Amino acid sequence: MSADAVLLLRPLQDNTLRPQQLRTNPHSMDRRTRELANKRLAHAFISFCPNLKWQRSATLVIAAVLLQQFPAFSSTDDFVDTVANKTPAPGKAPSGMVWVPGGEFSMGASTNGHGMDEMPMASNDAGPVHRVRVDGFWMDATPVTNEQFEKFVKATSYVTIAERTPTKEEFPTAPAENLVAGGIVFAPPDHEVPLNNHYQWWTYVKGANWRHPLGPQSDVKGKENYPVLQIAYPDAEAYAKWAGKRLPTEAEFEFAARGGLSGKIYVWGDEFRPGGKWMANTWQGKFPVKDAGEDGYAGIAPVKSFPPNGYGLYDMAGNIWEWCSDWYRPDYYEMLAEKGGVTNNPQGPDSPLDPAEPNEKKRVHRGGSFLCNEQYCSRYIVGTRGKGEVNTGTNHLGFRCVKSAESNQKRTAQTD
Ligand SMILES: [Ca+2]
Ligand SMILES: [Cu+2]
Repeated sequence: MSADAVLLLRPLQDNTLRPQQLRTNPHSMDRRTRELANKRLAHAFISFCPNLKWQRSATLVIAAVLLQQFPAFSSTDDFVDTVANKTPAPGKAPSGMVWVPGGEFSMGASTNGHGMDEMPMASNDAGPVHRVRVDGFWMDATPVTNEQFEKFVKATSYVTIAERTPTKEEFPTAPAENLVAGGIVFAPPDHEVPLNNHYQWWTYVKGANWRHPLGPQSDVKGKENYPVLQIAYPDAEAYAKWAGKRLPTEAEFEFAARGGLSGKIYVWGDEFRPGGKWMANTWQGKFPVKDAGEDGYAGIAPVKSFPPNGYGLYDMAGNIWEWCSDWYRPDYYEMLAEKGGVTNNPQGPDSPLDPAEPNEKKRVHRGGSFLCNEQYCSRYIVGTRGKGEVNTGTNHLGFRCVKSAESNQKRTAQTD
């Protein structure tokens, strides 16, 4: 069966960036250095202009030109401090969950994907940075593991989307022989390929599902504490409902991921490897050919393999992408920013729209995966976004749950 033909079955995940957003050597100039350089440039222009009537307008014109040439210039002050709620956790933490206090924070990534931007290769949909308030909530300390998911399946006999045979109604244009149950699997080419076509390293594999994340030859024996994979959105929702929980909103995920910090590049700070330490499971080596595993893991890692963030949450960046409950629209942050002020507990847009694939219903993914790397997609950067068609699972996509506190639910109802 050709990869092209089976791909008619379920659309690919779109955890990839447009080729025009690719940058080589994105960290050639350290962020702070660049900020300083840009500020100095601005001051130089202002002091260079003699004290004449046209000074102000000339400066504005020059600034506008600068903004076009050097977008970083515009994004240095987007982030305002996080103001976390002071109220303590409402009682004892449910098993495996930690308290995320909620509060007000600056959400998104200050980047626009062109030239000398602050966060190279972050996608354009993550701006503008805007102010959001979320109520406190409980969050699973780790992604849902194979062991946890198995308990759910045993208790409910739930059959995941990847295990169900796709129907002619769902995929009217697919040849009948292609209507086989399966999932999308990362299948690296054995040679270097241009990074402009993700079909070169993703393939639809018959029989791939959560018990066999890479296909029938693979299994999860001995991998009880690995994140469950090949999970479609309805699967994640069904698990959450069974567990008496729900999926996080995108705002909750980002607030939690920032761990109390404000406007940092990564969930742990501004340095990718503080003191040489690996902080997340990402990709090293030539993408997509060879995962060098310098961080200790070629491929997926067990949960809790890397340090937790400030709230005690593991894997909030790297390892696997995680489902959020928001519909995906690239312009949602613009819509919120235009309204102005602080958005309370945003739930995402009313309907999905990905202009690149307008017929697909996509929800937000967050966190980035073990495949993320600075050559192609550095979306372990906190504030950046992913997206995926709701019925599509892959071997780098899972989820975790959250739970509202009773008192918080009441408070939400009272706010505007
Ligand atoms: Ca790795
Ligand atoms: Cu990525």
